[in-house]
Amino acid sequence: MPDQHVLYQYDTCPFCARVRYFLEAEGIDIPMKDTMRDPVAFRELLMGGGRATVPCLRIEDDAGGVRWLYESNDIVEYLAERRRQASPISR
Ligand SMILES: N[C@@H](CCC(=O)N[C@@H](CS)C(=O)NCC(=O)O)C(=O)O
Repeated sequence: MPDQHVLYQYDTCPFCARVRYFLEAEGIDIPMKDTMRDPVAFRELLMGGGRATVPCLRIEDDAGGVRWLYESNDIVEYLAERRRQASPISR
């Protein structure tokens, strides 16, 4: 199974908006969790990633390893690189 992704974000965060804009422009469909409205998601991010900062992309590989990628620029670059490699960006 390919890597699985979840974007932790919230509506009024401009850095999150940038990532969401990129996803929309590229037609990439990734599930999102709103850390402002969903306290479970907030806790997942804090406990898993170590920081409450958004946006953060949770990446789970096919062996079950999990990586938490912070920084909007790095998230966009990661997804763009996957696109360049024609890797499927799966949910
Ligand atoms: N350099 C970061 C900035 C992210 C950032 O400042 N996010 C704010 C929301 S707009 C945040 O989560 N602040 C709360 C915190 O860091 O705990 C990026 O580009 O992703």
